[in-house]
Amino acid sequence: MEKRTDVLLLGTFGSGFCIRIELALKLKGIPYKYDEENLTNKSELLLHHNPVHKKVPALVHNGRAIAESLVILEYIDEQWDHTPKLLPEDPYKRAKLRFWISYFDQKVPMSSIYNIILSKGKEQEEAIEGFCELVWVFEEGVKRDFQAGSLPLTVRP
Ligand SMILES: N[C@@H](CCC(=O)N[C@@H](CS)C(=O)NCC(=O)O)C(=O)O
Repeated sequence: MEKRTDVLLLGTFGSGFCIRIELALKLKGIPYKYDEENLTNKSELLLHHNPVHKKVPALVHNGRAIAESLVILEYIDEQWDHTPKLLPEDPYKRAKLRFWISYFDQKVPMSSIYNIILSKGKEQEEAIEGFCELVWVFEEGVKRDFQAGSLPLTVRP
């Protein structure tokens, strides 16, 4: 069992990129320490551990850092090779999953939510419509490819 201090997550509140790392660590039962970053005044620790992008999340395992949430997720799955596995064993299913992860990160960015919040009237209606369409494609695709039951969020009938 890892000591709690061996795994440190640098994150920030409400970030989907950071939440996915916390979910993975919790699903795998990996103890970790969490440091909340102030993105308007980034810590020396974050700049040191993610000098390229200077973003959260960054995961520091036994003093060595990994950045980029999807890279971190794969690292967690490989480093702690016990169930539950995050990625399917079957290469085709893995590829399909990576496709939908990539779709989600490219097509459903936080900026589309800000567009909804910050717009009004017709512009807002169009922003909501566009966002629902993207989420609907994602939801239907994941259901089709993984034959899962209904996902909790059903945007369209
Ligand atoms: N592609 C990155 C995106 C990470 C990201 O955008 N993090 C945001 C917080 S949600 C951040 O650190 N922003 C600070 C900045 O852009 O300076 C990942 O998947 O980890």
